[in-house]
Amino acid sequence: MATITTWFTLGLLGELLGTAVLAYGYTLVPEETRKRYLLLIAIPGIAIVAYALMALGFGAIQSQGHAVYVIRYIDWLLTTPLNVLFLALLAGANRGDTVKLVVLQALTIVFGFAGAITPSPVSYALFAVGAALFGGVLYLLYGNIATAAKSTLSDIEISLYRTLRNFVVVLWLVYPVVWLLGAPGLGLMDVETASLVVVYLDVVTKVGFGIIALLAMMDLGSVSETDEEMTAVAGD
Ligand code: RET
Repeated sequence: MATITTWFTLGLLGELLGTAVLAYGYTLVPEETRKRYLLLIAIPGIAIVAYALMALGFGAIQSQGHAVYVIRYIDWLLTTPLNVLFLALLAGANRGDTVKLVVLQALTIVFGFAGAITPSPVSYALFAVGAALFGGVLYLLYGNIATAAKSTLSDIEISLYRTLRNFVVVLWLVYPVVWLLGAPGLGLMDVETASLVVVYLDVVTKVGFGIIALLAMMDLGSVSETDEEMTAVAGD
């Protein structure tokens, strides 16, 4: 029978494969975007470590009568701020909004973890604070940061920003739902089912985000090369 260890092992394989593909992609993106591109490799790269540890049986604590995967929250604490940082850098957002975005996202995870290890009803209050902070992340991604994207980027880049942002919003909203339905909340979903859903989402959100960005950045590279060639021809 498939156990939680099976899901963690599948997660590990997904993150390994994704990281390998994204690492190869480093050679395909324009040189001036490579530094930023490293974030996209680090995101599933960190998850490799997290999943390897979880598949080996580390990182779970018993709290309030259920298992809490501490390593999973550490993974999210490190990687989700990197995801939003990538969006802010892509948008050319100012430093103040970028810092706000990253800090709000990190605090969302901290409060979700605090809620998972606290008895109800305080757990729900902590969850609510986490959800409100995440509301702040969404507010910035649709507000100031989207405005920055519109004022600094080309049409193709704006559409990449929008695609990645919508991808994040739609998929990430499933996490608080799993928290609420799972053991820390209402207990309607057992720990194994919740793990399966989270492993699947973790791979799709981390690797999918990277691949969407990689493909768009490759396109941008070839567009600017064509531009340069055209300028060169025009200059002849
Ligand atoms: C918690 C509970 C508190 C309220 C909210 C949450 C949101 C978590 C999110 C997690 C995203 C994780 C990703 C992992 C990729 O591997 C902490 C569950 C809003 C958005 C993208």
